[in-house]
Amino acid sequence: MRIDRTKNKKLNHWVEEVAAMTVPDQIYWCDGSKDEYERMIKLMVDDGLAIPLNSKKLPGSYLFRSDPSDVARLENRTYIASRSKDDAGPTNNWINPEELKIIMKGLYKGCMKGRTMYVIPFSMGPIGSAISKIGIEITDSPYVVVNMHIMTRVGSKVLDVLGEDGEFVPCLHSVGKPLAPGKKDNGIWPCAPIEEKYISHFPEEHAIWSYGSGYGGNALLGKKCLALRIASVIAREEGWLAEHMLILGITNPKGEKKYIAGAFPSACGKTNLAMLVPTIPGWKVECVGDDIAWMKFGKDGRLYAINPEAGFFGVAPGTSLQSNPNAMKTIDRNTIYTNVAITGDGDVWWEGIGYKAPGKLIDWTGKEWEEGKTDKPAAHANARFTAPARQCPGIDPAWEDPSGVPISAFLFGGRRPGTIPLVHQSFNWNHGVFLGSIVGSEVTAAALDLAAGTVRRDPFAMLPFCGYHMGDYFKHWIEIGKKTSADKLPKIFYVNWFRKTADGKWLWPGYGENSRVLKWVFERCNNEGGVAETPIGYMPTVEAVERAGLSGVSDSDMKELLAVDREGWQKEIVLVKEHYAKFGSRLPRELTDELAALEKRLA
Ligand code: OXD
Ligand code: MN
Repeated sequence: MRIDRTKNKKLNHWVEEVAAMTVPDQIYWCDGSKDEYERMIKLMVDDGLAIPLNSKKLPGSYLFRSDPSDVARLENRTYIASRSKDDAGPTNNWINPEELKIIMKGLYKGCMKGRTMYVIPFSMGPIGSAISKIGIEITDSPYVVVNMHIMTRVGSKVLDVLGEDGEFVPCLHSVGKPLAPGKKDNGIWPCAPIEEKYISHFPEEHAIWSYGSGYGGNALLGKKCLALRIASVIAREEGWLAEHMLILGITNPKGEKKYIAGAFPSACGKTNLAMLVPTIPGWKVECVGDDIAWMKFGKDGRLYAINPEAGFFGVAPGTSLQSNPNAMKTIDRNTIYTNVAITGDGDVWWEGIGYKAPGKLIDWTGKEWEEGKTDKPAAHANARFTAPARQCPGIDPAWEDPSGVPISAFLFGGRRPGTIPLVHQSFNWNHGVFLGSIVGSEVTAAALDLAAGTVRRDPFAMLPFCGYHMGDYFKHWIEIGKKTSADKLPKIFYVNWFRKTADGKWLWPGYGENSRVLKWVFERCNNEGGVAETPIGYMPTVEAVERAGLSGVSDSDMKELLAVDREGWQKEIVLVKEHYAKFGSRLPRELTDELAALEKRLA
């Protein structure tokens, strides 16, 4: 098959090569148009894969139900296939790239028979921005096409920017389910058995091969695979940062605005924080992105961030008008729902939506479901919405600014019932890198293969997303701190909304009330705000966290939230030493120095 579709020879050649291997019935080049989106949706409605939702309540929205074996990112089927095992490091699965390619080529052989091969040119970040990157995803899944339309910028304009010899990240994807002649999916989510699923990254080639899963980050290859795993490799080569961070803009009552980026492990309320509605009067928070930040130094020596994505792929369960009103308003139209429950009148429902299930539902597996009649949830715990970012009522006016937004502060956080206080600030950059390196959280549903409830160390919230040795990644962060003067670097904070009392009650109300902590962070960026120097870092005095209008948090709760739990930290140090031991000689000296200094301060 000869492909002369673009001016880019490398792209034409790659498409030809993949078509010869996968043997699709036809090849279709995506143009990113609304018409194309609608045609794809119709195709899937006709094939029983997409269910149109109530057009009055949720105009332009559809429900998909995936296979029960294909409901989440699969960390144990995700590989970093660097040439040397050492370069992938102790936190990644590794296979020799040559061996992996032999296995995967065997699987790809003829895998698109009976299907259309879609070629999706997409830009991560505003098309043409100096921070953006181009990817081309080849997939046999129209579900992937429509999701990529929302999550990235797809279309012919991308090919114009690519030109004759522009660089792109090749992202190859197949659901791994060829169709016999004349057969269709007939409402059955196509995917391969678990042992045939591979989500593979070739860091030296900047290439991605995914096979067998049609779900989320395994299949929408712009997101975790390109924008984090491969981009983290490129960012290290080129001297910038590709991070698992939300970006928000916060404005004080005087109209002064700052941008904050924050890394939190999966299922710690990142989307809620990114779209927060402040409870303190006069303050405003606007959302630039809820999951990923790419940051480069501007001419003024500050770090500028873009959100490489164009949509939100958020977890539905737990999202309500109380927990995230902006998300609820974002997803009331033109939204793709996956694995939520559907009501009798074609509306969606999930656990934690804020009201009781209205009568009988059909659950995410397609079976009848009634409140109280079963222990099984109606929506899968990792059920998702895919919605355009521009629909968010709190979207920041600069969210698509090709130069990015200047970052004043980084937040790190996780779900930690004890030890870690509500907020503390690092003494300096390296101490902040130390804080990022020790992030940990209780795990929940986004990772299929881990028991819920255990705490896992998730440095910089990048454990499943760093495309190379985590010790080298820490070093990269240390090096970034040397590229500009200290006053231009973002200040670094560690927050913990998830403190509990000994009898298991929340100490802090969270959600919109987190604006009280953001206010202190904002003030610290101006070297203001009541502050105490403690062995673990700078902390607010009890009075420095605004509590006017906040009920249920007493002075003694506040003292507990802002205490330095010496015993807890001493235990933490033992655990951090175990965690650090994994990185061997690639752990930067600066971090062992920080650990030793902390130990000394706590003694
Ligand atoms: C996500 C994740 O889906 O971090 O964003 O798991
Ligand atoms: Mn994420």
